[in-house]
Amino acid sequence: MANVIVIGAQWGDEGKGKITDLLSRSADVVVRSQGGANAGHTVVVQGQVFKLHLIPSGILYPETECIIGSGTVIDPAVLLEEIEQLHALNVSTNNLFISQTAHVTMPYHRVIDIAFEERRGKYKLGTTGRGIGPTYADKSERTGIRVVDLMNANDLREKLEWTINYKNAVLEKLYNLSPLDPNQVIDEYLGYAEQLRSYVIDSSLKIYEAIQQKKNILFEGAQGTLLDLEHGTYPYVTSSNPIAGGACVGAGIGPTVIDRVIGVAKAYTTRVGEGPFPTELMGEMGEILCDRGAEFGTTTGRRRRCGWFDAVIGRYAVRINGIDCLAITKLDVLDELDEIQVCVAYELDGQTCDHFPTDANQFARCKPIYRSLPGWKQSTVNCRSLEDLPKAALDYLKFLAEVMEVSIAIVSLGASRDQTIIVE
Ligand code: 2SA
Ligand code: MG
Repeated sequence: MANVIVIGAQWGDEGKGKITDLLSRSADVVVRSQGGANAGHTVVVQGQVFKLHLIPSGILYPETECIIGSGTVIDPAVLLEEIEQLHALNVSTNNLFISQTAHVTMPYHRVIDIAFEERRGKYKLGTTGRGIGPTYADKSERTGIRVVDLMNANDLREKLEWTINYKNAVLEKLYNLSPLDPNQVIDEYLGYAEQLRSYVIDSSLKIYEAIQQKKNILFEGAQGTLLDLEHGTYPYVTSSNPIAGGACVGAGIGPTVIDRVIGVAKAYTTRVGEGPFPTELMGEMGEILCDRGAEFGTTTGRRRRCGWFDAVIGRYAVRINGIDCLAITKLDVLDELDEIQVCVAYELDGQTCDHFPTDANQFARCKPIYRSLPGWKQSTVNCRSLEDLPKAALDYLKFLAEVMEVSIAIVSLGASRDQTIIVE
């Protein structure tokens, strides 16, 4: 197992939660290093559904230490609710740790996220409204509140009085919204601080100690490659770095520590929020994928846009993340189809383009060039090895591996842990 990064190779929702949960079996430590309450990782164990936003998917294994790392942004109310939900389902959180240098999402972040989206009008991004962009913006602007600030009441009071006064001016003058009461916010967050205090640690030090003890560490990505602030479909991205490199920054480790990068991709493509999506299916086929795949946001319940597999994006993800092997999820969603398309290149202004154009305007003009493959028209949900798969399904997987020049190590055929093929 060694030290592994799991990342999303598309626009998020690739099924990282399930894959991380599976790999957590052999992990001693699982680390989340970016993103916040915008993430939604669904794990199903014995019919029980766990929806996680901030807590690493490894939490379901009592022996696995789970760290919410420095590069994440933490909404304490969401985190405490998640902790409560786990307790209600008899899952202990004694193995949970929170970085003291992670930034904290405040009420003004959420309000501004939503107000700014409205103000953007036709330029809106379709954010989750969880305050993610504004929290990371304050981090960059160096006006953020970190977990460690929460833990010192006097410091927090002083910092927040100033910050909330400033944010109130923004809320009132820019958005015509009512101001926040600083004392109310301060008291609310001091309450959270007491409930979270016992979880707070120096996370990069804890991770370093685990490395020295030769423990197996799993770095669990949130969102996906195309939502990366630096390398995604900017400006239609999130405000963190979901790519493999982001795990090093967000966890506070050197790249030499990483042994393997596993990319997770759905057998088709989905995207939630605005932004270009060349293989998007607007008609009946899009509906079929959405219905069969139950493609609704884990966090916001938004309907996800659906389309065919885009191997151009897949190749880009392999390159940008240094992916060693792929996990292909939700193959079973394609079970009933007569014919399946895979985008192998784009047509861009009359030319063939076989790489992802980082110019957003160019990307928006890309038309997919498809290769058509036959469907298998039978259920795969009970397949447990490659030999169990219908030939056309195996050919589909082989084709994906070939066009992306990467091997496939895991195939997922349903939400449960056992609906999985591990390729030897
Ligand atoms: P934000 O809120 O600032 O991060 O939004 C910016 C863009 O990033 C997209 N985004 C996501 N896309 C897919 N899945 C995400 N997590 C949830 C899920 C989303 C949900 O698992 O389903 O429930 O709606 C996620 N988080 C952020 C977002 O749609 C914007 O395009
Ligand atoms: Mg998700």
